[in-house]
Amino acid sequence: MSRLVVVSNRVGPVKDAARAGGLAVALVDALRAQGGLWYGWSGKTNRRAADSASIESAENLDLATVDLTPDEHTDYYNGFANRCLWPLFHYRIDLTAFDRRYYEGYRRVNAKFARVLFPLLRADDTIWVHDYHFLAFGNELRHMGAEQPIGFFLHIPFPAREVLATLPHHDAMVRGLFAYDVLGFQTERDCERFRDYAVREAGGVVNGDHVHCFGRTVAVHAFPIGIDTEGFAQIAAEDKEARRQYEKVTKGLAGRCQIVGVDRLDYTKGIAERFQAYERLLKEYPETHRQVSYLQIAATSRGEVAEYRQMREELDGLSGHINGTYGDFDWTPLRYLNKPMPRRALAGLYRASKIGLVTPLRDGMNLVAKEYVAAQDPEDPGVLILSRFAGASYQMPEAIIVNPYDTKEVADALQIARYMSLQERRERFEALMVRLKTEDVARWRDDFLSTLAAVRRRVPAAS
Ligand code: ADQ
Repeated sequence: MSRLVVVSNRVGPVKDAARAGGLAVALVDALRAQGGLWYGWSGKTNRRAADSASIESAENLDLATVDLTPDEHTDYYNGFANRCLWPLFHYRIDLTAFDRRYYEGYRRVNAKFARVLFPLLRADDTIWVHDYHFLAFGNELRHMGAEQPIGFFLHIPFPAREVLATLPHHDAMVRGLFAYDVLGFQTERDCERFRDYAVREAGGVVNGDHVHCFGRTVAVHAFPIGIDTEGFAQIAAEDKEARRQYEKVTKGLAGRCQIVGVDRLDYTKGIAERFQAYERLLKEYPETHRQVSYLQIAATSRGEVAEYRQMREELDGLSGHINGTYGDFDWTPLRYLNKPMPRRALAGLYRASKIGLVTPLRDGMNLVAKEYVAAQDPEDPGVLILSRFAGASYQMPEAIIVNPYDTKEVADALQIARYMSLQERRERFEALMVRLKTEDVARWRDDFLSTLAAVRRRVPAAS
């Protein structure tokens, strides 16, 4: 069996993979089974960051990491990845920084990552590259002469052709993607958008699962990412920490219906619109007063980026306004916490919440939606309200599907969820769980790797 090399922005955790969640566990399992190398950024910046990797070994698995200089970090990571590709691929052209310096930094750092990895590669390796930080990486490796099978998985949405075309270097970027052998997207819609770009913007030809363009051929597939459904359900039902959290929350609620939102603090997650929808619920349905309690947990991320600081101020203002207007001495309608929560406690919190409110404006998949359902008590499950713009909505039609921009629709969905009968909640839960169990994270990994294993051929580098 060939060695697996995983390339992602951050590597690990390996020892504590379970604490980080299903994706880390799935990757560590595959890396261990095949004897693997996990390669990426160390998370450190260093003025004298050299073109070399630090390598650590642990049980049949090597971790190789590279430091970035402060300029590389500014242009590649904060700049092109997080201030350009992230907003643009989530349809936020208004927040996209079209700065050519960032693009050049991105190309340079992708080339540096490739240069450092290349001498560590073995002829029979299989390489699996993850996400928007490394769109140009495969092509850089090919330029160096890498002939191994290289697959790429995009965790975020692939945007519509006309949105992508606003990027000054969109053609070079897409051309670079054709250096990969397999391109994996979260949903069939993402594949359609990729094919549409290739055909209409670049004169490509689609032949079944393959797209021919720029003199190369790439296999394009949807691999919807899942969670460790059985494992998470078991934690929610049996783990001590999860039980403790469940009991603490249930006691505090004193019979109120808890609505829960759990997100990374990011403008794509639609938290401001969700707060507005909740305010609309309180305004239009006064009988909800003292009967509902909304807990929003939003762990701070990318704090150095200005757009994230502004969003934080907006959410602080909105939550203060809602509590100031509707709260009372004995009732806080909205509790808004900016902190991460350990996974086991999170499982208990989901189970104690009668409604899971997951309303991103745009999301590649959204694993919170899946975790919320997996954590429910099968005898008395809660109801998931899910944005139609999350990739997860295609696999989870039994959720209440909403348009997150339509605050009235979301407020009404909250009322529908509050009054849904036990029988209907069970039917929806059971249908959701059947799919979550079959389409779990192990299946996602195995499908991707078997597709890549089937496409063993060399692709010449783009110029
Ligand atoms: P994210 O944008 O990070 O991921 P998501 O899929 O929701 O979004 O995953 C977040 C993970 O972090 C979940 O496992 C969740 O439990 C955890 N998390 C979020 N907030 C937390 C908090 N406050 N405390 C503790 N844990 C928290 C990107 C893409 C998604 C895609 C995933 C996986 O943007 O669309 O689903 O990758 O491919």
